[in-house]
Amino acid sequence: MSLPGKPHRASAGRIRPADAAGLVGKCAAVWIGSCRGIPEHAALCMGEEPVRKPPTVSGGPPRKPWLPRKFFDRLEAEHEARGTCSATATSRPAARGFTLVEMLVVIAIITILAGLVLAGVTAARRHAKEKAAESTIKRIELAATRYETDFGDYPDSGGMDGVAGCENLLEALKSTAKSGPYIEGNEFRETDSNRNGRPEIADEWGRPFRYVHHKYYKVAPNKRTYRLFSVGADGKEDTDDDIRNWDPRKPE
Ligand SMILES: [Ca+2]
Ligand SMILES: [Ca+2]
Repeated sequence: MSLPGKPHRASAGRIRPADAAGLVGKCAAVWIGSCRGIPEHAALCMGEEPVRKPPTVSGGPPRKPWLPRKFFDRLEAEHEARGTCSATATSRPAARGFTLVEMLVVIAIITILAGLVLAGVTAARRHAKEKAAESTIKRIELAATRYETDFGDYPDSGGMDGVAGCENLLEALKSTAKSGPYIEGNEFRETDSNRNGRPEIADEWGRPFRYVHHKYYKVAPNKRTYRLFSVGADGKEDTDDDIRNWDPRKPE
């Protein structure tokens, strides 16, 4: 391709990478913004930057790296490929398509990022539910304490079955004896009465809280207490995600 304007000085020698970067930047600015045609474009790219002689170290060869002439050959070939620059400011070079490998890399990155975001959201939701379950346990404890103040002991769970215990607990806290009821009618979400026809207080996962009076397990003498817990996200008892009203690492 023969370009009008100033002579193609770069073809006479080599140019430093820093100068070349400046030229490419100018080319892009002219092309995308105020491009008025190949001649001006080419002149700016090819002719207006000084081509400096390589600095030399005394007694040694010219410093490297220097950009070879083929850089300008390539730049010129790109101009050819872009075609004629129109007079409008919206002219732009034809976009190069993505290769399959680039697309796959982008998809893989997006997939990984989406996975990280999803994991973060899931963990945050779980944490929020655990905090809510802790809060529910505290409110049940307050009601149970009021019951204990009236009756001298906590509601009897009837055995070690925590679900049946929770049925008994809910019934006792709804009792109208003495200063009851000890909870408001809709204060706690209840499970469906799918066992014994008697509902339990539901945890944040919709499962019954477990309640066991201390007389069914060993505690320190003269200590009145109870175990109240949610089985947590995994739905299984005695696992790390259980939310309890006691610390299993300490004696009860
Ligand atoms: Ca039931
Ligand atoms: Ca669990």
